[in-house]
Amino acid sequence: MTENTQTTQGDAFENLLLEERSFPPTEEFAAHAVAQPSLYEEGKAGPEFWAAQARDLLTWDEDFTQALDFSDAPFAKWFVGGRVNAAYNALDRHVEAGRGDRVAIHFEGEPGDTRSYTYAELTEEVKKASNAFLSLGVEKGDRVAVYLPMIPEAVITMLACARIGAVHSVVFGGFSAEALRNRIDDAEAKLVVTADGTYRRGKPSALKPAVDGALEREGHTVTNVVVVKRNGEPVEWTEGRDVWWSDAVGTASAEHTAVGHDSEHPLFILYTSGTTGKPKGILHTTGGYLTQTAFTHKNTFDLRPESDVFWCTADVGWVTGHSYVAYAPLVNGATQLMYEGTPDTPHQGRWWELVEKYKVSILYTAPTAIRTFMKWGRDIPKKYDLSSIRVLGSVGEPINPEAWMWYREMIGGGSAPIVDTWWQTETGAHMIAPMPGVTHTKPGSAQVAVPGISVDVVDEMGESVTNGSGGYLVVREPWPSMLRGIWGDPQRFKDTYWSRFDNMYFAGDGAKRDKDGDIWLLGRVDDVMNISGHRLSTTEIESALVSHPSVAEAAVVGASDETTGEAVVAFVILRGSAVDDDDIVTTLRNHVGKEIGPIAKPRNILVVPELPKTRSGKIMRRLLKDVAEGREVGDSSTLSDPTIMAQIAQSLRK
Ligand code: 6R9
Repeated sequence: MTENTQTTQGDAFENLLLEERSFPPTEEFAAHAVAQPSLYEEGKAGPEFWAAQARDLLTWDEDFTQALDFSDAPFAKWFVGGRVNAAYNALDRHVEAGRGDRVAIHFEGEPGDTRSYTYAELTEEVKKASNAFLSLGVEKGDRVAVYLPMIPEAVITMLACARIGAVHSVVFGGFSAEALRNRIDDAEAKLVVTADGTYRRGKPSALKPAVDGALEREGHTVTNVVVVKRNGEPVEWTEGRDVWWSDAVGTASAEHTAVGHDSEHPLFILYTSGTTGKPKGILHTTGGYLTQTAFTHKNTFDLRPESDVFWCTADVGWVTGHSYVAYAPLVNGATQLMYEGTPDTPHQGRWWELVEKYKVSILYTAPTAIRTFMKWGRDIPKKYDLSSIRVLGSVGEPINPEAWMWYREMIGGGSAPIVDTWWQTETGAHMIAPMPGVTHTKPGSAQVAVPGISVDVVDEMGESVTNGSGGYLVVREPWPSMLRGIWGDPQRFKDTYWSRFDNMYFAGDGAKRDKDGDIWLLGRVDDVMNISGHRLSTTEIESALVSHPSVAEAAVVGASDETTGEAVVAFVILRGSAVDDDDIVTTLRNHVGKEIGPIAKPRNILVVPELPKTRSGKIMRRLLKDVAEGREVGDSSTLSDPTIMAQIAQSLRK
């Protein structure tokens, strides 16, 4: 970044930060907060701070002798010599401590069927699943592919693997047979756990055929497929290979004693849908991962396990569903809600009905969901009693100030603190997040590093930027829940994350520090545009567009332009009441001009019915860029709805 572009990015950033609102914690919240300001000071001790947290939050079978060994950097070992069992920490120890009757999981299926598991019951199920997997020949270190919907068996399977030291590789249920096969092959999985299907928008939706398809071609490593009966639809059956869950797990013994595994024993592999090429199998291990997920779950969400009902809406197929559904809430002994279906089935108030019914007190979701609810209108959440909510979380992408305010007003009763949590599959747990009761929250900013974590914003040369400037987000010191590598590809691990800057982890995100030193995420660095030598963030312009009353959602891309290098092209979804005509385009261009400056006015604003999103809800700007540059649209196979690009093309022809 040259000095010149750095300054212009600074200007653009300041414009985004015309956002001056800041919300101090209420006195009452601060007086009773779980997280104390002193944690920031204590966190400066680095590995020693984490060692204290590891001993406080987990029960170790054998204490560790060294907090961190980074002698083989960038490969880290945390809590060296310690032995710990993840499932014991998530389950048995709560039962032993007399908390066996506390509900661990309230499950609500899409059709409205419900099941609740107490800690004692969940422990028993996991012990049975452990015995079942062992009797199918799964041994410590073997990989198990998990291809399940959002049902309790997904969590039971993950914990059973962890208990016996098998390494789970959860593949999101929306991935194709081919994607599943690639992941099975890469990890050389021995067992697959799946279901006949699930329910989606009120209809049964099949899963087992994708597993059959994945295993059709010879040459794989899978010996058995365990099948949960969920929707009762007919399935094809391969004798000798396929086993019903009810036969394997239902009949297994409920006696199983967990033993501690090495702190660095692999816990799971999770593939990230990389922007190019083969997906990366991100590897996480046991002791460090559990420590940081439990620590952040407790302090970022102000968790009170005895009274809170925690609801993380992420699917277990993504890292958020690993860290903040399967592991941390259970390690912390919390009660959580798990919901199988979509937010609009059978009606658009389903989530709020669930919050009211289960008295959810901590809700953790993604900006894309919040913007969808904004589009559906205020009248829907208003119909429900959401007074149980006391903390709101956001994850997955930058949250526009408009969406942040809506979330706080409409869902948080105008007072619940919002914690915007920045982290990645690779980081395993929150890295940047405010602590409720401590941090003054700002709409749109993830703000400050978690205690004990040293994130920084650096320039092209790896030097820390000053307040008010932007650059690249990095992590300067190893952290407990960091990825330990890419499965089977140590070189790619070094190249992807550790080669851009010396001795720093490069996250791939652009970020900026405001005048107070708070961090604002600006999207992936490949989403930062360069317009006439001015650096502009896609996020910034999207926020400006969404702040206009006619706009429900917006996605911005930089399209190559002869004169300006790149030009801003915006795709917008209008709110129901807005009229799609030439005036609206002029109005919105002027609005952006007013919000950010003439430089940011989109060259084109295209009104579209939908935006292309991945199954995890991230907008696929790459495809929009193809449209904006008049190219044939590239591979859209990872879209949640593959017909969207055709719908967009259709609407642009009108
Ligand atoms: C947890 C998760 C990681 C990427 C990350 C960044 C974006 C996540 C964010 C955020 C701004 C936040 N991201 N949280 N951007 N503010 N609070 O989403 O993991 O699927 O691996 O995605 O998501 O760009 O680099 P993952």
